[in-house]
Amino acid sequence: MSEKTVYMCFSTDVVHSGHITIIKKAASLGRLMVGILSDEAVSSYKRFPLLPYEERKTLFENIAGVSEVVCQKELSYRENLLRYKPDYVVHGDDWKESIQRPVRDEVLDVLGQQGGELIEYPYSNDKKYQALEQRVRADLAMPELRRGRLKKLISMKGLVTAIEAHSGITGLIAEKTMVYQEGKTFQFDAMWVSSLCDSTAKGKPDIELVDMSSRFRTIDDIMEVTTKPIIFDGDTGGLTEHFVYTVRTLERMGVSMIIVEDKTGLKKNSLFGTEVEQTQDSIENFSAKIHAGKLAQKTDDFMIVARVESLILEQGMEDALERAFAYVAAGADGIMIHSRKKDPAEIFEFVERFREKDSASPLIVVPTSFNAVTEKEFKERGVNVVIYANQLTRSGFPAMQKTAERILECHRAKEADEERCMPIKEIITLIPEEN
Ligand code: SPV
Ligand code: MG
Repeated sequence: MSEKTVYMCFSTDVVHSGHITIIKKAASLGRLMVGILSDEAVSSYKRFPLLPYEERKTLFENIAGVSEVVCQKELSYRENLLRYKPDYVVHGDDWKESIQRPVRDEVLDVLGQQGGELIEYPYSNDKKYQALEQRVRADLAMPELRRGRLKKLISMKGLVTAIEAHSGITGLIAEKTMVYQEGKTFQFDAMWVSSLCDSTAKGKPDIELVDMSSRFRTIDDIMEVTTKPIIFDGDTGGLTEHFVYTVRTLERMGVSMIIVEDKTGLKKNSLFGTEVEQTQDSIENFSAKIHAGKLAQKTDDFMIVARVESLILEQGMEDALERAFAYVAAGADGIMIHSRKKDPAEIFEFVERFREKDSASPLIVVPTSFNAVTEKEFKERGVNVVIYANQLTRSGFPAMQKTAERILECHRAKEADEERCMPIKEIITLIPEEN
């Protein structure tokens, strides 16, 4: 009788005795092949891996009972099950009740077609292991580990996504929201601390009125409960003499990137375009600001991105490109190109022409107006960061407004409660006991 084959998949970067126990059990069933989840899959399903794929692979290759280690590119087992046709798949029984439920269903389906069997062992929920994972997450939240992660994610994934956060709770939504689709999980990679949304949350206009101390306080609130990297909307950056201090503070806090726009004087929100008076800075001044910022930063991790406002201010494509290349020459780590047109044509043209001369510098877009373009299309065209800059604010506050109206209309809260409100129990579970 030929030996049975067994397949398991691991995403972990911290091996503990719980893993060893299940590996021993699996190996007693036959020849054990272990699939190691790719870095991209781990970071979209769980958190950024502490150890890269190659190191996690080596780790498992050296565990007794493991005969072979292969790559599992996605959370879905389908590809590897079809390729290696194991007799058994072994897993802890915890995945019945998690985001992995559809993955399990698919495993059962594929194994059913191939005559394989799923064997589940009770999941070891030992407090020690939970504490270990909490410790890892706490480490990921620390400035030294958080700051450099955005750069790593950009180089690992090619395109990263960020969503706006303006408070601890919106930070938690950005941190934890995850969906499962076609064998993959999706999460936002980073958070955008928008000047518009930070100001709006404080009931103030987006005109650099909310001062830096207050903006830093918002970052702190978000950082206290999250681990994902932060991109800070630095508005104009203010005076160069002030900007250098902002850079140092953000860097020290563990922020990964500041984006500063090439406007001067009283800044207004870009989505007003030319309907309000806005002045673009000169290339020389703005380049000097970027250069001074780069000299001020202390680590290689931190990124200063120049935001070109030429299309917003209707100065034309040539001006946008000229500025972008000048800012990169002055030291900018990337370019954000903004537009308020629904049609993405001018953004696409900019990206194409920029990429003809510069294939490396990260390009960032904020598709508030040109919202029909998918992340896939942006990636194919050479964009590296897509920022969803205000959608939580634009959906959250109108919901509150409607609830307030409903209470006024009914002269009691019953209707609003039943129609619109999350149960108190559920809202409490949004906040983890231990972050
Ligand atoms: C913000 O979110 O504050 C931005 C992007 O700067 S935009 O509002 O489109 O100018
Ligand atoms: Mg802004």
